[in-house]
Amino acid sequence: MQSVFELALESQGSERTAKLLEKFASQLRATPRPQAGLTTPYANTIPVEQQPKYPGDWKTERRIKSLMRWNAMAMVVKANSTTNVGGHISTYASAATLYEVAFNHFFRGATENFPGDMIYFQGHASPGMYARAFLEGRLDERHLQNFRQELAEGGGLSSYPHPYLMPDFWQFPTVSMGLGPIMSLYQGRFNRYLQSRGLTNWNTEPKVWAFLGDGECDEPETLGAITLGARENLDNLIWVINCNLQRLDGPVRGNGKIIQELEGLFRGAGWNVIKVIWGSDWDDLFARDKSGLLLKRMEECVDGDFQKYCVEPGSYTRKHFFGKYPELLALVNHLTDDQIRKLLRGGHDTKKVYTAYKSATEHKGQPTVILAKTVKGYGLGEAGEGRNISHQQKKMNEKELREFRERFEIPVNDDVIAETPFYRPPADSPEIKYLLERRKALGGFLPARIVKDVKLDVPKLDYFAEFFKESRTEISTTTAFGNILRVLLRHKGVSKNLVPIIPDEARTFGLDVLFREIGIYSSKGQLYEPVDSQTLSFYHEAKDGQILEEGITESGSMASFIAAGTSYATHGVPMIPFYIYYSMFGPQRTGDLFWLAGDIRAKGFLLGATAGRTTLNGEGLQHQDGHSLLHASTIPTCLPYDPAFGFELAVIVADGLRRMYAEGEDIFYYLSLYNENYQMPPMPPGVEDGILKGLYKFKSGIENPHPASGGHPLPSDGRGAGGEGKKIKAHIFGSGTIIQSALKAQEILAEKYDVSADVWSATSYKLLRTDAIRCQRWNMMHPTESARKSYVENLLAKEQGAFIAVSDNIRTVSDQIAPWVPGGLFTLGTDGFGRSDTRARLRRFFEVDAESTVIGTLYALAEKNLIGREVVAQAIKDLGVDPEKVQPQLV
Ligand SMILES: Cc1ncc(C[n+]2csc(CCOP(=O)(O)OP(=O)(O)O)c2C)c(N)n1
Ligand SMILES: [Mg+2]
Repeated sequence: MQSVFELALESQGSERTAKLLEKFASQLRATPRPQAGLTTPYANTIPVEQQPKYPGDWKTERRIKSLMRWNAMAMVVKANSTTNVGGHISTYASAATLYEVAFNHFFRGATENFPGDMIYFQGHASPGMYARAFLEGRLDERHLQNFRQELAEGGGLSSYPHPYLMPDFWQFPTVSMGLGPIMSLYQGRFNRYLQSRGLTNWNTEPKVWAFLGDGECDEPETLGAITLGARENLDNLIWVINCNLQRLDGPVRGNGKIIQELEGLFRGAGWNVIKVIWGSDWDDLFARDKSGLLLKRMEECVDGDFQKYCVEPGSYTRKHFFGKYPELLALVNHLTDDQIRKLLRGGHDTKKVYTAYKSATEHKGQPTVILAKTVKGYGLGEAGEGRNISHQQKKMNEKELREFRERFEIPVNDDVIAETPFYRPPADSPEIKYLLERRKALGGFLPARIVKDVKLDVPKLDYFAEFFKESRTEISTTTAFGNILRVLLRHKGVSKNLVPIIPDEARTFGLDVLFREIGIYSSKGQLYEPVDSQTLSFYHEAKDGQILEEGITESGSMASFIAAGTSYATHGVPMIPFYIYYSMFGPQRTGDLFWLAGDIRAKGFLLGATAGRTTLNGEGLQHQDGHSLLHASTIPTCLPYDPAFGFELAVIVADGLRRMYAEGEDIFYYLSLYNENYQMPPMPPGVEDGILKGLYKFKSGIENPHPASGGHPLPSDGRGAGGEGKKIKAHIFGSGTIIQSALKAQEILAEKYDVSADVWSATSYKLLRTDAIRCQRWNMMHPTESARKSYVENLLAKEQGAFIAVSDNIRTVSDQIAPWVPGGLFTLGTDGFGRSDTRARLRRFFEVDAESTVIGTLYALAEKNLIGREVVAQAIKDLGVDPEKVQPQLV
């Protein structure tokens, strides 16, 4: 009997039927009913009739792939037979075809006018990439032998893609799952941005490929930003999701179908979805199944069933899968159980994968996701194919090794097989010749990180001279930064390389004036007249806009920061990202991306604005940040600074530009910016070095203006440096806005307590500490040589009295240098959760206001017996501080 569709087609023709269907669809959409899915049948998206001829010599490719499989497996098994360093076999085993088809036919290496396709390799598949590089002759046996043993003699291979550790090889770190996907999205968009701004000279656009796991799709970073791809028409982006239906512990969706779930999501987000579910062996079965029962049966099964079919013998699948319907049993009558067991999944079928890739690379207007169904641990047999333990499989016994060898025809003899020797055919073998010829035709080896030596003509320090003068009005360091940025935008050497990145906070930071000045990048330009077009800082979008206004996504903004900050390597075009955001939503929110920025050798400036637990008044517990500097301090390549004044900012930015973009250092900067206005003082002479190193004396102690009214009782035993005629000395280290508490305390201390306190600006405790540790370690290793002294030790060596630190951060930030401060460091800080209130009340609450700083200083002096304790008690009274007040930090 003919279906309604067939009847319509016959009587109306295809065009009218299509129109009719559209009409039905829109009527259906308007009818209240349960949500219909966005999925298509559980079958290959591209029908067999549209499959192109395979251009390669697939037999040779299969041989090559088998060698990769063997060597990748051998690398992990070998490493674990001698050491317990871990490694993964089954991820690559399931993805080998997905990679090999791309390596032989799609991935293009860098050439003169082409930066190379940008490929995010799935982290756990790294043994496969090493195995390929071994066959290509880029790595030797020693490297493979030392997989995961980087500290072994002669070096080794890093566990996963880490550009920090293998800077000539890996481009993109991917192993913290979810980060590869989101970075690839923003990389695709950043490539368009560079092109739009006329900063590329490629003759053809690079593709960005991301390979990811189906389990990885549960990470919010993986799927959370996919609409960007469709919105920006990123047809330069291809994701390949290896749907082996398993993650580490077990099935990804045992009771459902991960492929269908993902298809719905991606289609809903506007992506082109290509499903590669079944291999060529099934084509004949589908062609002969006129009843549609085969598809129906597939749709009935859940992923847990499919997993079971690949661990059980063919007889099981015959009985439980095909056996449900007599018609299906008949359909596979001609197949042996073994043939049924070997019916390939699409992701293991070279031709199906090629078909999908070709279609994806040619697709216009949308990004493509390929959902490729595979078997986890494919080829490992009982050792781990499709098992729940597959992911952790690292060892294989001799029997399993022999089976593997036989299955993939590896020429390794019985007498050595237990040692899992690596195998590379001779250079003139057909396999090696083919492999090299293919890579040559495609532009060279991959992965490869090639850094061209491109330096920028960065502004010298005197370019920033205007910031070394006193400010005309009271301004915040955030405003000072905005001014520095605008001055930089006028500098010929760097202006076009600047990339301001903002997650919807430009107005908060007073940077909205940049909208008009340099425009917000939009691939579509501006299709509407902005409501504020009459104003000075109207919302100006443009195709060549310079600002990346990301909207409310700190992860996306970090991904942009990373794409821009690595442009010197990926594009040979150094770009200077200035990512400014709400400090609290920086490393705390997206810390893993900050860490990754170090690994990937990103450069640029991160600006944690509205910083400070008490400076950001009103906002309360979730907004007031007093610990980002500590987070930032944990990243080895990050230089965290907590500047107090505009001139400090200018000195740091100027030096950062020099170090990163003229000297080529792979570092990045983290600067706290505050929103409290005060007069920016002129730069004292000769402080540049101290600013950069982390500490300098900003204002020497004030002499008591009224000597007669000063004075205080000395400790009863008369010890201490505060003898007659001598001033009591103290040193207050202040950072950021809270240096104002130190400066005010300095006055009170001189006026009321006869203490001459020097105020120092502590711009970076981390850098002071790193330097001190470096010296200390050297001394430990060279105990008989004359000891080295750190910067902070030298700086403070001759200073007398007590040392106090006060900042808008938790005490641990300043405590970092305590061991190297003569006589120790007493710290005040903002430990505890924030509160909504005024600055004054918050500072009293957290004990970082001027009065608390005075008390802290007197207490530190009393602890050293430089003054009597009753002076402190009196000050507490005089200054109106309640000694029984609540302590902010309770646990
Ligand atoms: C953020 C993060 N969480 C957890 C892990 C640990 N981990 C590594 S691989 C893996 C399972 C991966 O499953 P899937 O994404 O499906 O990849 P497959 O190996 O199956 O291809 C897990 C949990 C990680 N690397 N990163
Ligand atoms: Mg998986």
